[in-house]
Amino acid sequence: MSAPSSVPTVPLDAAAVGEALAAMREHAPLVQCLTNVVVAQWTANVLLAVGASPSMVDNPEEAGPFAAVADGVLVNLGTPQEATVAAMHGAVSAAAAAGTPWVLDPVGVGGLAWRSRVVVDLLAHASPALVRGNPSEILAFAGGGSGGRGPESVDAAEDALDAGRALAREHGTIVAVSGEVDHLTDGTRLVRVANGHRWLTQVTGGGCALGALMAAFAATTDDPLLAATAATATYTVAAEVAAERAAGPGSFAVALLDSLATLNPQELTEKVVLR
Ligand code: ATP
Ligand code: TZP
Ligand code: MG
Ligand code: MG
Repeated sequence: MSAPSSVPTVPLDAAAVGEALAAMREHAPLVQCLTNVVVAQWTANVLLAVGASPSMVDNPEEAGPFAAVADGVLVNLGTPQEATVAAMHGAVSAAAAAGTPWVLDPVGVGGLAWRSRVVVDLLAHASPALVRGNPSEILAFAGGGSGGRGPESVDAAEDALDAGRALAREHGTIVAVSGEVDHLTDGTRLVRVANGHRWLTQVTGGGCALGALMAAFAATTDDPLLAATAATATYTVAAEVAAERAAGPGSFAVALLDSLATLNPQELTEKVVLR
């Protein structure tokens, strides 16, 4: 499905963020993840915990047909191989034909040449509904910066904001730049989400799973900026709750799955910090 017709466009405020979580859970969207081998299980667990339905269909034969029936698609370039890239082309092409939102996480783009060309080729099919990346990836995607240290950022989110705005305008998409404060923009509007916990940076897939959540919310929320905001808010508020119960990154990861499952829309509305 693209955004279900029963889901209204709502204004961007804390109450709308809570409503978007409720709508996402009500529809339990089927999210196809073409993601990297490091984070696949963590990503599936995050989606299941929050109430969405993951499916990692990432081979060239099945990815296109599956994208035609999925509700949202994640394309994450963390560990690309020839076959998964062929699958990504099939999935993006089918998602575009079906009007299904797809999310691009350009892991390592800029610093690594082949995957940077892959991103350009994927964008020739259609623009993603959302691009989610760390600051170095967004800077590199827009043609600047050093490209980061493999999948890790060496830049701050504020420093990638202009690049994010330019990318959003150029591709008609939402750009979400992660960091201590997440910066989300459609090229005109800017939302800052100031929740989160530093242990998210010490669990592999901390950012990659957020991209999958964005695909889930984009499937059930008409306004893609609200979808990106609600996904970020859900993940980072749940992280704050989890950190209160945890002793370090290991117990935090387990507690985060628990708090994603139990976070309710009202608590989300109360705890999200939008700037
Ligand atoms: P990297 O590729 O550098 O590992 P990433 O793609 O994993 O980055 P992050 O920037 O770590 O993405 O963002 C993932 C999540 O962690 C986001 O929701 C963000 O809000 C949160 N986050 C990142 N850094 C911090 C921090 N210092 N304090 C609190 N939350 C953070
Ligand atoms: N290597 C290639 S992809 C990947 C690693 C370690 C996972 C990166 O995850 P995240 O969410 O960007 O921290
Ligand atoms: Mg990370
Ligand atoms: Mg990342």
